[in-house]
Amino acid sequence: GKPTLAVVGATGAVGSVMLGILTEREDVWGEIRLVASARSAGKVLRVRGEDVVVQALTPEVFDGVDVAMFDVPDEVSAEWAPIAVERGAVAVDNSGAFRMDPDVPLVVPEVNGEQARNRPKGIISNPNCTTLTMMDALGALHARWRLTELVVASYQAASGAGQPGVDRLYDELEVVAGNRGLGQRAGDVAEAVAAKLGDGPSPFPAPLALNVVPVAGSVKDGGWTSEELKVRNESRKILGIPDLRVSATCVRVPVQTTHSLAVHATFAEEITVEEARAALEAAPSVEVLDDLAAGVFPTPAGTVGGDPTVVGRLRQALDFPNTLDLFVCGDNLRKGAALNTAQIAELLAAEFTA
Ligand code: 11C
Repeated sequence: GKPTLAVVGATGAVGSVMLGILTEREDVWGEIRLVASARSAGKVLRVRGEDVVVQALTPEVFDGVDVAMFDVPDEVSAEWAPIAVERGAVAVDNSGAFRMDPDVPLVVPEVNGEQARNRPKGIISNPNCTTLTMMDALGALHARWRLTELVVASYQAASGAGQPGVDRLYDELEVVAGNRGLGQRAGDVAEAVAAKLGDGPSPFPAPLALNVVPVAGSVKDGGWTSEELKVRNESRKILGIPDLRVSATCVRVPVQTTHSLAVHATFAEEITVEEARAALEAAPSVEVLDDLAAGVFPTPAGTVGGDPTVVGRLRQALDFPNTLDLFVCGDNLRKGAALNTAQIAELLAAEFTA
């Protein structure tokens, strides 16, 4: 029969998108079990056109499950993915808990899908959404021109911080909406936001409305953030280039969903815009929107809700040989999270039914 799937974290921002993706894609699953914290147990969610009651996260919930997807915080995955494996499931984890574990493959199906078969711990990791946004495109270019250096600036959406991030962005936008005097004096947006929203916790370390925030993730050694280090470490692992030179600056912008990246990529071989465009157009999950004279370029608002990574602004770097500059947009909840996890799970489903 068809394999049984468990979706852990079904009620979160990524989980909700996952239910839509499972409904849209070819149905390879038998039972789909929805799992969340005890607080959300008993809720009814729709998937594949049916109502499904959410079950509480317990060891027993994994009995009979073939594939368990986890869209939960690192510490929840760290504890529960191994429990799912003990109960007989393969875990596909979208947290950061196992990504850099040498015994856990970090998989983007279009780039290194074959690595999903080698999973000594029974766990496969899904990359961070910021890294994932550019992996399809860079994988296609690396295959032909051999990537040697990557310099990236990100423009990350509020939903990267989950539903609390989205709620906070809209709460702040309500505060600033209609107040055209704001944004002309240092600190005035922060004051207006604090006056209306109080000192309530924000997932962002500065106001996001009318602003950009050059800090995403947590603070790490040397002034780097967790997001910037993930871009470096995960890109190296996925592309299989352990000595890839990477430098990233990760920035939060007032966008609901879809991360964007300005990418400065250097290759071992000479690369031209025309050849790069052809390679990107041939890549299965990349869409090229690149006709500047005609006003055609990717934006997050024009990308959100779709499956492909959208690439444009292709330029030969004027002062850097073998270097291409490009702009990439990808839905951080779809390819950046739920879609890639669903694709990995489908590779497993194909194994089980083979
Ligand atoms: C963000 N990329 O935009 C993060 C969210 O390692 O899976 C995902 C964090 C992760 O805030």
